[in-house]
Amino acid sequence: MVSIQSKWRYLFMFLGIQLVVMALLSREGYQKRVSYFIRIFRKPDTFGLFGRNHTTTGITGGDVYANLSHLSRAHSHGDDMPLCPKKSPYVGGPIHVSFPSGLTLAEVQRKNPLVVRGGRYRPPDCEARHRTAIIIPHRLREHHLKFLLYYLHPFLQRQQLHYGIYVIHQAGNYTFNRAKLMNVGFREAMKEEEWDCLFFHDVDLIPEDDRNTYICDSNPKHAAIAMDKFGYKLPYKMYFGGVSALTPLHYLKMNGFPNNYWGWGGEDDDIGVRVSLAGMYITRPSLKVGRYKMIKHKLDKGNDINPKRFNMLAKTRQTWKMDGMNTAEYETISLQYLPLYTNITVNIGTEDGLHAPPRTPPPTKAEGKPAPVGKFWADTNKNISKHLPKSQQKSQQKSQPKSQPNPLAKLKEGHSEK
Ligand code: UD2
Ligand code: MN
Repeated sequence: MVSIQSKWRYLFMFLGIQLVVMALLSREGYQKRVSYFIRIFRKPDTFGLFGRNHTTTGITGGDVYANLSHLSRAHSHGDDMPLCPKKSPYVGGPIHVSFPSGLTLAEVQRKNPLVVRGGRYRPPDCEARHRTAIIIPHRLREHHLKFLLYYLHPFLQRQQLHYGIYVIHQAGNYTFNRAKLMNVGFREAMKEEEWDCLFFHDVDLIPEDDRNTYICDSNPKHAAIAMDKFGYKLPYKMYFGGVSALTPLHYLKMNGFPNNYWGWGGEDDDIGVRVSLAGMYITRPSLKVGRYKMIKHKLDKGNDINPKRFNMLAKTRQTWKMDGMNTAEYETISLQYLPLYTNITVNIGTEDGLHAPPRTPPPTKAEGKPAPVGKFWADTNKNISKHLPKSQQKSQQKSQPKSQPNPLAKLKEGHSEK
């Protein structure tokens, strides 16, 4: 028989253990607690194709590298390769995202053996259906870039894309200009390959679901619809910040992005307005799929809030055709094909222009003339023109009146120069 004393001892022990367990679980938050209990009663093999065995804010997420290793054993490119399937067999849904300390670029490289110089990749076992360039505006965020590369490379490989990653690095200490860097990225990327979609991507946003396909829609796509920083909801209807995707023609139709938003804020809304001014609309993935985690950070030095942003935004309707891709002036300082990405360091100047006011007498009329827009476009055009419908490709040969405000007209001028 158990004595009354030992009964009490067992009861206290039981209550004590319960208290400890409850204290531990409450630290993880309610949703995690629920999924913790669900997992206890689930068999391990019910976590899906990729061994999804982590949780992020209540959603079970898998290892972004799971099941990719056998790709390295696949036979290499040949002429007889089949087209990749419409739906990639590697896509599995939620991805677990965390930021472990001690991650190095060497480790990211080791985990991505099929990524080649400049951060390019093509599926080894099939011909990709889509060619996507990722454009990342950057200055002094190497720590974030490392995590983005760690997640983005396998994420894009899961989707069987032919892709390339471009980091556009603003040189110098002058105020940061995110949108102008995107214009640089567009032009430089299109010079190199015939990309059919460009993803404009903040360095600190990590996608949390591989069903968020990095391909373009028939209209400009806002991919970062649900971010942890906004409680996984869209903050407002016209929001276009974080990650967006445009085809070269979408980009040209809206004259690219503005060049004159220096500092934090406003440029994303300007871009959103341009979409509708150019007669297009914003598409989005579902809230379930377009999920992102933002690496926490403070406002950077050299990226103070732009006090002029609201005044500028009020004038987008008047300015969008005069300021954008057709007027983006910059100097490329270096172009490096690094193992995991292409790094392009650029001087994008200051609010006063690309060069400081000359100390010597001003140049003569002929010297001071800006480069003709046609010349500016010429090297980019060979890849963009292929995207135009056949009828327009032909009409590119014909000369266009100089006053034509449509950005496609600039394209045509450039082409006719060659
Ligand atoms: C929001 C938007 C962002 C942009 C910005 C306003 C989100 C998730 N993103 O970002 O798309 O509209 O507001 O300008 O809501 N960067 C550097 N170095 C710097 C400063 C900025 O690399 O010194 C780059 C980097 O890619 C960064 C991006 O610019 O992710 C946006 O800047 P942010 O992260 O400081 O601004 P944030 O998070 O408020
Ligand atoms: Mn950010």
